[in-house]
Amino acid sequence: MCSDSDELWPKRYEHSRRRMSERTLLIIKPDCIQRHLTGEIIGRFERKGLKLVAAKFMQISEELSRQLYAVHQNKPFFEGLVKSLSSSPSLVMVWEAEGVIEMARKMMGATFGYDAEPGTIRGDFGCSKGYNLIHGSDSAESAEQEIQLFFKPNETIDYELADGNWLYGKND
Ligand code: RTP
Ligand code: MG
Repeated sequence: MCSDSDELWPKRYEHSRRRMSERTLLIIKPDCIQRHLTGEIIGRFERKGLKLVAAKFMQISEELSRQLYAVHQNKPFFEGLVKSLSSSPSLVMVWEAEGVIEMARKMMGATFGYDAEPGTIRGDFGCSKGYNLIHGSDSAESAEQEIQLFFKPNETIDYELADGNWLYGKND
């Protein structure tokens, strides 16, 4: 027997799936790796229900760091920022969910640890300016550019989260 809601289910499921299409680039920076906080930080994104679609553990070159932070190239902290990001390995990831760019930025907290609210990543684990544990794209445009800097199209993986319906609800 098939109820009305069962018949509607596939359409609703497709709708939910399409809505999860936003992606962001998150980088667990060298200070976070060195301080053994990687699992703690990834765990927060996992528990939130975000979907990991790509990851690379790598030492980011100075050249790539300059490209990532090109918007800051005329700022006095630029050279220090480039040196620090390229000084030791990072974990570069792409996460996906509806509204993920803003959600991840909220979870990261204000740029400087001493300003960031408790409960945020930077607020809970840092108190400096430059060593702020994580990078996150700040808009849809920068997310697209930043993802392209680190990943070829075939390096991000499309798949269904098994608990997607429990995260987003059948009726959304
Ligand atoms: P991010 O790009 O790394 O996610 O950080 P954000 O958007 O919160 O901050 P943004 O203004 O884009 O700054 C990029 C990174 O530069 C370092 N910074 N240092 N010494 C300084 O005044 C200063 N200002 C920024 C931080 O590492 C920041 O994450
Ligand atoms: Mg930024």
